[in-house]
This record gives sequence, C-alpha cells and structure tokens, in this order.
Amino acid sequence: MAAVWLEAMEHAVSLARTAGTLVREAVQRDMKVMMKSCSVDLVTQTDQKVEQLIVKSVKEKFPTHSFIGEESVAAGEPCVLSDAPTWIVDPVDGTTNFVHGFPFVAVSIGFAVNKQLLFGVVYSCMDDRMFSALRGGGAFCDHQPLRVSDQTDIHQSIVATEFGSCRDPDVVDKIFSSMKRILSLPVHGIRGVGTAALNLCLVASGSVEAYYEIGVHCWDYAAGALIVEEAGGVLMDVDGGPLDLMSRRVLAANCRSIAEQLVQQIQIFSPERDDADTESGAARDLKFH
Ligand code: LIP
Repeated sequence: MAAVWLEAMEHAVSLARTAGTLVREAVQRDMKVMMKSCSVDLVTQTDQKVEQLIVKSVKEKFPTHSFIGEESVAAGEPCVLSDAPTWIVDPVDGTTNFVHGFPFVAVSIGFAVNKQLLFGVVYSCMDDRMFSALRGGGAFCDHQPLRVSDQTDIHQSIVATEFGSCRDPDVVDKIFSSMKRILSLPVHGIRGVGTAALNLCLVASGSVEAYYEIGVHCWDYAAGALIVEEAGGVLMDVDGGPLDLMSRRVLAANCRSIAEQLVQQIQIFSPERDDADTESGAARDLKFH
C-alpha cells in the first residue's frame, strides 16, 4: 500500500476523532434542526460544521484529492465517483438519532481510488469506538481485530435493516413486506440502530449476521462496507449483483449463503442513484422548523 494512502488513512482517523468529539459535545446542546428532501430527512448545523472541518483539512493536506460529502452534495456539489482519490464522508451518520439523543451516531469516512475502496473509518461517537479497515490489512475496532459471525444458518441469525427516510406508501409497503418475509423465515430477530455505518460495523463485529437497506447514500455505507469485507464478510447489491457505491442499495452479510437467502426475500425498489442528477442536490431547500 502506497505510503500516501497510509498517511491519508491516519489523517482520516484523526479527523474522525476530532469530528466525533464535536458531535458528542453538540448532543448536549440545543440544536437547530432543518429538513432536506422531506420532513423526516434531517440535518443540523453540526452536520454542516463537521463536514466543513473535514473538507477544509482534507483540501489543505491533500489538495489534489476529490471529495463527496453528504452536506456538500445537499448544497449542490456534484456527487461523482471518478478514478481520482476520493474521500466519501458522512459527518453525522444517524442524524435523526443525534437530534433525539438516541445514542448511536457515527462519523463515516471512506476513501476510494480508481473507484475501489482503499480504507474506511467509522467513529462511533457516543461510546468512543474507532472502527477501521485498510484494503488487504484487516478490520479493527480500537486495534482489536474484527471478525464476522461464523453462523451459517439464517434461522439462527439476526438481520439488521432500517425504515429509512422515504414515506412514499409503495416504498413503505415494500420495506414492511421484506421485513415480514425475513422475520417469518424465521430469523432470531430484526434490529437496526439508525445508522448504516454502525449497522455495518455490527456485521463486521459478528453481533448481527447481515444488514441490508435500500435508499441509503454512498457516504452512509462506503466506509462500513470495506470494514465488513476486511472482517471476512460479503457485500452485494440487494438483487444479488455486485455492490454499486452509487446505487443506494447495500447488502452485507457474514457469509454468501445468508446473503443469497436474503436476496430471495427483499422487495426491490430503485431510488434515484447518487450520481444520477447533481441538479437535484442543488435544488434542495433547507427548511427550518
Ligand atoms: C441515515 C442512514 C440510515 C438510514 C437513514 C439515513 P444520515 O443517514 O445511516 O441507515 O436509514 O434514513 O439515511 O442521514 O443520518 O446520514
């Protein structure tokens, strides 16, 4: 691995810790909550402040690198994954949790070159845990190696998923229908902590066997996806095809057979791709409430 990528990863770990401290401090205070695409898609000044801090620092240290950030895209920046070294950042993953003081919030930093993820860093702010993975170098939580569960029987598994932030009735029906089918397999349980990044870290840690979601964004799952892969897990699209970072669909599991059985149960839908139309990001109004 080139020294410059290792340097970038070290910088990402340090930035995630600094950002996470800001997030943890902000939870205690009053916050101004704004809406993005709809009334349940929230953003706060902390999301914006933390992203600005990360962008500024990355641009100073690695001026030639590209950047995809949740709040930059919301403000109209393009969401394009080119071959350039690209930082893919969610400053506050679990914004709804953050707003409500529900204690699962993460800073997520993925890094790709030639469209391939090279490292992922997920800092769990509320319990001060640093998850990281470097391609080919394994996955770790606070320097302890991570390994996915060795369970191969889906009936003895926990599956993580989320309701997401789309309230279109057809989408809500599909989400419930998938959950009902999976629950009835049966599985031991369905869980979700409200952040894609931490759900993926739960797969990597062996606490749940799988996680899937449709409607998330690349900044929610880029870093966690590599952490799962490096912990020995498998990644795919919810339709069983290869994972696509721009498709807004992710399925991660401890083993291929559990992933493939979930594919049979998931009701597919296709949100607009992250790279479909950068105009839609620019057109988003932020509404205060
Ligand atoms: C969140 C994701 C979560 C999803 C939410 C939201 P945010 O990201 O991590 O998995 O269910 O709808 O997209 O907006 O908190 O960064």
